Amino acid sequence: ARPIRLTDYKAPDFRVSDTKLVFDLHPTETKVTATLTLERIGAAEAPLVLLGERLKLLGVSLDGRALETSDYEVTPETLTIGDVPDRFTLDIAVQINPQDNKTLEGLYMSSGRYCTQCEAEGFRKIVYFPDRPDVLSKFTVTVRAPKAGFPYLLSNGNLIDAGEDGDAHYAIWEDPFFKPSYLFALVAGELDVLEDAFTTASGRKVDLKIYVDTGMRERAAYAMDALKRSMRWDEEVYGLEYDLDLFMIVAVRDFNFGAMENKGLNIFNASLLLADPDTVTDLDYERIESVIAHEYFHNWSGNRVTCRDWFQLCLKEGLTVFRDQGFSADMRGDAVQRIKDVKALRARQFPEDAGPLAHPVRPSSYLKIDNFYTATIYEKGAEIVGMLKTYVGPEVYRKALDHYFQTNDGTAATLEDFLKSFEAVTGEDFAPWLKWYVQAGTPHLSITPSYDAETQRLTLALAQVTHPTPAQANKHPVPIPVRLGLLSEDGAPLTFTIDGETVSDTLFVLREAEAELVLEDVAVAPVVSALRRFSAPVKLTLTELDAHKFARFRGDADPFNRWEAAQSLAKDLILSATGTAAAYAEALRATLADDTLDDAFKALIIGLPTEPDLAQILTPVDPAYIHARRSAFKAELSNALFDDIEALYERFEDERLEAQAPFSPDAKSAGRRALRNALLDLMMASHIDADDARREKLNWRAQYHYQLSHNMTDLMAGLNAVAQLHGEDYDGTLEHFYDMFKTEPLVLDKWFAAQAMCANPETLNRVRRLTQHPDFDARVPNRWRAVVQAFAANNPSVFHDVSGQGYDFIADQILLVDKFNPMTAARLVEVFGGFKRYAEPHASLMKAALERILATPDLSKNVSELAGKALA
Ligand code: HT7
Ligand code: ZN
Repeated sequence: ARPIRLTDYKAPDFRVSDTKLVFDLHPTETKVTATLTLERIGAAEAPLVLLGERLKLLGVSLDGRALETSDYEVTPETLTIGDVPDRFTLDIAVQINPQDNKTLEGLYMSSGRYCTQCEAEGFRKIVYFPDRPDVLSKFTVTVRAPKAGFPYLLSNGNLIDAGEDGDAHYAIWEDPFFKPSYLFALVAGELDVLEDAFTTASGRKVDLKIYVDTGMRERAAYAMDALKRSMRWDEEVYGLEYDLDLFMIVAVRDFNFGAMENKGLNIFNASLLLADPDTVTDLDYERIESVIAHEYFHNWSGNRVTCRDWFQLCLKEGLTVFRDQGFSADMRGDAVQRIKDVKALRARQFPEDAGPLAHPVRPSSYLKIDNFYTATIYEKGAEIVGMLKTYVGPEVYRKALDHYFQTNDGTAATLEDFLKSFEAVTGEDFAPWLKWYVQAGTPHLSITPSYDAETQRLTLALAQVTHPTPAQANKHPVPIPVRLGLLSEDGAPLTFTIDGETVSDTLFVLREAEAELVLEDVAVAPVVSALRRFSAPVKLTLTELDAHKFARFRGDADPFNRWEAAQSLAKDLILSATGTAAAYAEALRATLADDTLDDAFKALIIGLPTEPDLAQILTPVDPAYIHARRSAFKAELSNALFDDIEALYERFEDERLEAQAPFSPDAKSAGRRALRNALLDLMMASHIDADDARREKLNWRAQYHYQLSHNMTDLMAGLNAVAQLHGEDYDGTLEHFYDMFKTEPLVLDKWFAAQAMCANPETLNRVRRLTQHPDFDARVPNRWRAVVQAFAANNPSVFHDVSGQGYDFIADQILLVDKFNPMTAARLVEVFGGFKRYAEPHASLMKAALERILATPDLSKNVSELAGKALA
């Protein structure tokens, strides 16, 4: 297959000013008629080329005249009409089969309902169209279906007419905003609706409707609340108001992704919308809040200003992630949010950037754009916006964003347009920042301090290097904003002088490969706290003593760096084989006793670096060694702190049992639960080499925690504690859980995932058995991901079993799902991505699994693109 290249971009030859669609819905024979008003804007002789896939063409008319088959050419991907006037109307009729569409792209059926997913290139599975983001059109949509079974007929915009026609009925929707086809949506079926309203800052009333499965209306209340908070936040923080009179969200069971920002009609994976204390955890609440915000914020960053082409995907995704992170930080606390965002970036984006699938935030070519909805586009894209904001400061950032939205409203823009807005408001050249978008790989930043006590001067030597990545051998320096401060060895903040000003914190931008920064009036030999709040997405090597890391762990004024120091120490101690937990335990004890810190922060600092975190720094990667060392270190820490953590846990337990207050998902209450559950988890780690009395105690604690839970957060923590012990109670507890929730698909997903993630060698057989379970269905992405993805991505010690059986199992699953849902199958290929970094026999076994995948006949473009790159 021929790759699509950014350098081949050509503006469209035709504008589609108006698009009228009529859907006659039928499970296997849906008829779609499109009436397009077209106008030539390109070369005079250019033919009209429309894109379409898996469509049965019923007829085409040009200005009312039915065309002969000799007037046009149809290929599996296009419909071309050679000879067309400069302005004309085209009527196209096609037939499609939503029931058979298991790709979950285009129009498909989920739980007896019709729904659509058009981003990125799904609209072409609905009707022939210039399905590209720079063709913006005004859509009017008629949806017709039988009244029985399909009471709700929804599409984008405002409902302008509805009526009955015998056993059928119809609804006509008009979207007054020009939009690309990827933002089109349609939903039809039986639904429950939760209604509310929002009055915008300028006083307009917007009706809010969230549609869910019948009987689930109450579970949409949290999403509704999050939606209203998002709408208010976007007004207050970005000055952006909602623009239609109606905003709808529909939750569906079968979905390839988290959610989709279709204009006025967002479609959500039900797992990211439905919430109540008995069925979802605090982490789910948090995620729902942020995804609701993310999709809503797209109304401006994505819909009002869209992307010229899919290479600019991060223009909308990076910016919108940055916006949703800002919202979550305001809702839940900046430090905790920043730590979580950086953890996510390091867990997924750093390995991507360091392996064969590395690509720039603005890639230069692709086979399937679906493969580029990656952590790099989303998370690194968000980091770039964050660096720009750090660099220009919050006020100028707001001015630049105002400028961006005002000057690009209603258009399909590029990353250059985004940077132009920063140039417009600062008068500065932002071209150097474009390198962050076009250059793959994580920059390595090194900082070497040297202190001269006599002159009280601290000199910092800074250097950056980015290693070669596939197809990009030579790298250039990028602008790296480095926020830094100083503290004394006993943890007190130290002031210093820079540019004639005395400060306790400064921002330095490293623009070249190397630079020197001099800080004056530094009273004592300092501890350097660099890259505060993680001011740039780089890998930092700071030359410092362990004592300095401990000083930062105990008292860095920047909470991010406090957590970072703890993580860095833990990584060193775990991997050094001889490292002991004693000093670390003391610092953690002091942190847990610090009343100025909030519970959510303490919960985070208790969490040790994960096995994949450790795999990033050990070469070659030896998964069994990492697992053994981490478990041993955690056990040592647990033993060293056991009495303290048990006492603290008990205090919280008493408090919990006494509390009469109903469950609240607010950040403070969630932080309390997170801390108590983190303490439980740490206590459980002492089961390694425990004597009978300790083992019995742990069993009892785990069971007690599980059985006395009054919400899903605690119940899952109890179940995971039982799983960690993997004793006789494990199967019985799983059975109990299953019996309680067998009619709740979203909770059953948790039950499947908890088993798949249990770090016990027996899990591999269990996971195989789970794929034979009557409730398992590989065609339902949520269920498949709960078992297969959870296992491959979150159970490293078992996935990387030295037998290679974990690899075989995952390769089989990729091939199985690729037959009907290539987009979902391809996402799993990344678990083999870094195989070259692994020790033998892992590297060879992973390679063999990739080769087997690639050699399979009829592989989709999606899987073959990623498997091919992973092997290269
Ligand atoms: N913009 C949305 C992306 C999306 C998607 C992409 C490919 C295939 C299916 C998809 N569903 C949704 C989601 C977002 O980032 O907001
Ligand atoms: Zn998005």
